[in-house]
Amino acid sequence: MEQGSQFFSRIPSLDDASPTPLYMQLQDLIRTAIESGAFPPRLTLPAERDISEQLGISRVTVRKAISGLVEDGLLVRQQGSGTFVMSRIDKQFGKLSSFSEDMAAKGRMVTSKWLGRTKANISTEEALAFGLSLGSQVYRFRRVRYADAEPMAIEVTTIAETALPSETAVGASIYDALAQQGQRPVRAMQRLRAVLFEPAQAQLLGVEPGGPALYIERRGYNSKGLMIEFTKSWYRGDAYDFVSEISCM
Ligand code: 16G
Repeated sequence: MEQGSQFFSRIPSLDDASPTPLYMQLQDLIRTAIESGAFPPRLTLPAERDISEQLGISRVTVRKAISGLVEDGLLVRQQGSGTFVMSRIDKQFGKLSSFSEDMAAKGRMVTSKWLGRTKANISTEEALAFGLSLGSQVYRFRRVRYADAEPMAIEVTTIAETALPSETAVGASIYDALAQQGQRPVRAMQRLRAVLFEPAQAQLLGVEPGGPALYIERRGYNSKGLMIEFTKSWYRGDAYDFVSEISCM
């Protein structure tokens, strides 16, 4: 079924006579349709103009209804591609996988926007993390990671100088580039904490400043036990569930 007709077959009209404000009626109907599965993850909503014309309500009303659902994390507004139903991603927290592998496993297309790709002098924080002396050099990569066209995470990665021939050796995937050098991490330590997106980060991801983020630090070690990777990731808290299997010791 065409997406607009799927929307309007479920929400054909609103009730003018009801004491419930129109934006709230629209919100409730969309929410129920999402929660019942009638509007599946990634369904694109018709344009605000089309909803307003079809239902005979103002665009301000439509926008107000949609904004509330975006704030609740049920809908995602994407510049250029419209508004669609949020799909949450289960991420195995105990698995040493890469973003590219995680997304490929979900059938999503991975792209990244480069914010930086350099070789530089190690910072104090990196020197402490790697146990290297100040004056060493490292590779630094800063990226916004996308699943299909949807921005999912910001990642700032530092790689030990010994693990790569040059910064341009990294294309779509840092783990692929490391694997080619026989340096892919085989063990990692991770720390996760809940934080709020700073305004600049929120802008990069197209989310509200102060929205929920999962901050993850990963220290990755190669098969010889040397630390290769230090990555700080900010994953969208409204898009991810972290899943792990637990058992009795
Ligand atoms: C994941 C890793 C990150 C790693 C990146 C490599 C977590 C929390 N972080 O995002 O440490 O650097 O994948 O991805 O899983 P890539 O090979 O696609 O560049």
